[in-house]
Amino acid sequence: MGVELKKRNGWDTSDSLEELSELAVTAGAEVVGDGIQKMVAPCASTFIGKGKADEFAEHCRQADVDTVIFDDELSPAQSRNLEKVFNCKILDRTSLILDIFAQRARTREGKLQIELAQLQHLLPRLTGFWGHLSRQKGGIGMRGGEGETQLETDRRRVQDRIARISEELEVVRRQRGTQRSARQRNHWALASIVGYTNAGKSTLLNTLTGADVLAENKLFATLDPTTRRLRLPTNQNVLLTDTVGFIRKLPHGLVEAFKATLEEVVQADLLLHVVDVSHPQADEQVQSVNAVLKEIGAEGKPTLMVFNKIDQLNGNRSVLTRFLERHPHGVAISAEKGQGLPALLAELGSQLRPLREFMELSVPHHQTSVIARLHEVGQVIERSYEGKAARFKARIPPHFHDEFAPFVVRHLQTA
Ligand SMILES: Nc1nc2c(ncn2[C@@H]2O[C@H](COP(=O)(O)OP(=O)(O)OP(=O)(O)O)[C@@H](O)[C@H]2O)c(=O)[nH]1
Ligand SMILES: [Mg+2]
Repeated sequence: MGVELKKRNGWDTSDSLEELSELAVTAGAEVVGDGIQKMVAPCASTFIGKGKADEFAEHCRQADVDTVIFDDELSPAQSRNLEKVFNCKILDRTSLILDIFAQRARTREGKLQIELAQLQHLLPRLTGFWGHLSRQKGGIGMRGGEGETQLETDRRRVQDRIARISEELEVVRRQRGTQRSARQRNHWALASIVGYTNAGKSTLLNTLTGADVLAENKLFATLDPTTRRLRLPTNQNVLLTDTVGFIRKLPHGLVEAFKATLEEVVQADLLLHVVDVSHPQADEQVQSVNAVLKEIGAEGKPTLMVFNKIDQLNGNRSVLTRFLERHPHGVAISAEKGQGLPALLAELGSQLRPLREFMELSVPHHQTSVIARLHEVGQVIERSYEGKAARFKARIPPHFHDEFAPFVVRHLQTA
């Protein structure tokens, strides 16, 4: 069920409802129908108007519906009142997304984060509501053994649990921080793949690095971040991270809960923003992703726009042309068919280049380990082997400058 508010801009209510259907199917539901009410402002007690609610409830009874999902976040009171009217389970977009996340979480951190978000979402809905839910077993919105046993407990115990999870998360996060600083000691550039859910982020990571992250035509296939090393044709190493996708109206609590996972994005030197250009709402999806980036504090980071799924455009390339006009450094690819990847790698190299300095070095021939090291960490552009020493023009990441300082002849202009 969606509501079309007068002042609402951006996506159509019907587009949003279509996405809600996809979310419901992803969560394991079968969608039998939908409904929209046009109104000036949502109703405080039942969200949609009481008359409309009765009318929809009658439809639902006839279709033997067991769950009604609202496309907007409902207040605890609205949920309770709607349950009385519909006499079945009422979910909102937030609890549906939380449910999908609960199904998908694999790592300890992921599970803790989602449980935290679920408990925080349920806390204000405790009174009465939980007693009702506990009578129903299974189904969407009921995932997670922990969640179910919690249904019987009181607010106090939920709060204790929230505190415990927060502490545990703190420990897991510290470990992540240690891992990250270990990686940074390698001084490789960090790039994060971001984008709307189902845009093809995991497929891109797999194609570029031979990783085997699950990629499928479902929303939120990926929850936990995966990092792989990518060696560019320029010899530069990049650590590429694939992480959870974004969606419009992403529950704020979930963004909060996933802040640690999204740290990868905040820390990155460069973002690869993957866009499914074959999607009819590609424009709105880009805006939603930018809104979430802003929320997590990753606004204004150097970003490479990656326009994916060009194999699905079927000759209708005007959308792509428009995107490329707006983003002249953007690249068009098909992650699945492997189209456009050389251009993507080249653009990656050139966007990361400012991170390295161009210099001329002279290394005595017998210092073979220095020469080997130079080829390992640097990008050698030119070499000549005259006299007693080999001469190189190379790009070297700043943190290796000390190591090569004894051999530097002069610094060159960066290209
Ligand atoms: N036709 C076509 N399909 C693609 C392309 N890239 C990805 N896909 C498909 O799009 C679907 C989603 O791909 P994923 O890589 O799982 O997308 P994701 O962005 O990681 O999605 P989430 O992890 O769910 O946020 C899969 O069915 C892929 O096979 C492409 O270039 N062309
Ligand atoms: Mg993915």
